[in-house]
Amino acid sequence: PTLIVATGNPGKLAEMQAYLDRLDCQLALKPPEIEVEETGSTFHENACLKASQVAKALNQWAIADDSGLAVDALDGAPGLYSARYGNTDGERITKLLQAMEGVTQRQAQFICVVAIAAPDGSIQLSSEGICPGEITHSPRGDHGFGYDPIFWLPRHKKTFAEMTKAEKRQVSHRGQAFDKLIRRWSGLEFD
Ligand code: ITT
Repeated sequence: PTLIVATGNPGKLAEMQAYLDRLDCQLALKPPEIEVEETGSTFHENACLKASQVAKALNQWAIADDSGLAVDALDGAPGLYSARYGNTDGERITKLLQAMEGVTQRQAQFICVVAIAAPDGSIQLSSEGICPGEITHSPRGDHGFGYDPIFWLPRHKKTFAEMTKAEKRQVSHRGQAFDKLIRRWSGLEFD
């Protein structure tokens, strides 16, 4: 069986492919011309929208991830709008650090919801992962993508961007969501 990995974000795609590599199925990429408008009002709704629409368009199984960074002092922003907060990772980071200038309360959390849809678009499985941390005062490290250089894990004394892929997988929102999903996957009819 083939599973379409429904994302247009290369950083996310690399993590998704690594996390799915032990599944007994072939992974394929979403063609870039299939674009899904994220009109949902929750991570769960958007993950389901993306998985469902891509699955239906290609008549194949599809998996999608909707994720974001919610900052306490900003009432949960950028949250659902994390991708739309800027045009590049650099812009997003600069804007968030500016919004946090002079703010001492720097708690935040990364959230990820992953959903799998059958070829008819029906959602078969979904799961969520949450990773608490803090926003740094300046970027550190050059691994990963997105907001990784400014997301600090106090217990590890590192940002996500200073972690290896394996370390990030162990603690991250996406690692947790995918681990849960794959554990539940075994009971699923898939052909
Ligand atoms: P797709 O919808 O095509 O998958 P996207 O980038 O638009 O790609 P989202 O709508 O889920 O995906 O937006 C999530 C944004 O949150 C993403 O663009 C990053 O900026 C940020 N993000 C999510 N997970 C992250 C992670 O592990 N590390 C750093 N930033 C992350």
